[in-house]
Amino acid sequence: MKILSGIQPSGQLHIGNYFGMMKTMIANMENSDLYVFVVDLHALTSVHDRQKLATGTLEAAADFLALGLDPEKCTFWAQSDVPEVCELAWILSTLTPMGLMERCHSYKDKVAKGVDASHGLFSYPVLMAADILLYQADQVPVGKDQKQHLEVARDIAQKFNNVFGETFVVPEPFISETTATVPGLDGQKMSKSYGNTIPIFLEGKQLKKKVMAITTDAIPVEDPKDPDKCNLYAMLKLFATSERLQEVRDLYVNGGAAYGYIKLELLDLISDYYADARQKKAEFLADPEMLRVILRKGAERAREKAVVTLDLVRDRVGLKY
Ligand code: AQP
Repeated sequence: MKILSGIQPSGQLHIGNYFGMMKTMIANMENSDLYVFVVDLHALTSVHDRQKLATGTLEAAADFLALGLDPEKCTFWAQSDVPEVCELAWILSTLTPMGLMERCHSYKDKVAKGVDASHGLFSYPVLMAADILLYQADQVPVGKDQKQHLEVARDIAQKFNNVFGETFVVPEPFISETTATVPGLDGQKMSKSYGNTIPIFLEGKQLKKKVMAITTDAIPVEDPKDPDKCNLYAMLKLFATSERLQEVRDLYVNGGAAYGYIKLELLDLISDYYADARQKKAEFLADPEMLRVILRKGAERAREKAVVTLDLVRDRVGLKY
């Protein structure tokens, strides 16, 4: 099975990105034909700082590799190194109904949160469809926030196949039920553009500051509380053992759950969980040239597939004369 997913280098990658997508992708390395890429063209919709985007791309690559992605066991590249995707995005955009795009809530949410309303941000789902269809992916692991964009990709693939004949694999989303939406510090979806994240590789005082800033209610320690309405508990669920979770759950339900104490426990768990990866990330970042070589080699492999699909598409639509 061909499994594909990408991540934006639009800021420090966070535990929502990790549990929503990166962890699943890394786990798929041994048993699938895996495609992983850093979607720098998408990040341009929110990052207009040359240095920040370039550094962010190398950092995102280092993050993935440090967390266990092996570039020999998958195709791993930076989106912009395969320019064929832009041509496909244009072709797809010519048969994407405006109504389909206007229904996308991610665009509206981002604009409401202060991201500039650009044409690129609006047409983001078409470029994402091109990313997926160019490689004929069967399955796309994503967080719940990307579910609608996956539906757009499926609609576009089906429409193209109907109009021009069977061309694209219609991709299926894969959304892990337990980690579909990791909450941020404020309880909304954790998101780089909302400023409510816990970056994966934060440590020491900076990590402590973030964890202590997780919002909780004002119910006194001794009173019963609902763990399923508490974003601190939702985060603890990602890191604690099932035995410990049951103990904490009992404290919530029966009274005795002290948020300050639970936050310190979560702090230690996060710090330990990523300790090895943190060390590895520092090693990767110390050698940016090696990261560039890994991404370029991956792009060569990705491009071999991309040109085959694009050639077929050009033929189907009549761009081969
Ligand atoms: N809070 C989340 N819970 C579960 N999954 C999440 N993902 C993102 N946030 C959560 C998943 O991570 C993958 C990569 O996301 P992305 O960076 O490419 O884009 P995004 O979904 O828009 O993530 P952000 O942090 O919200 O980035 P910005 O703010 O720059 O747009 C995706 O599969 C996503 O579902």
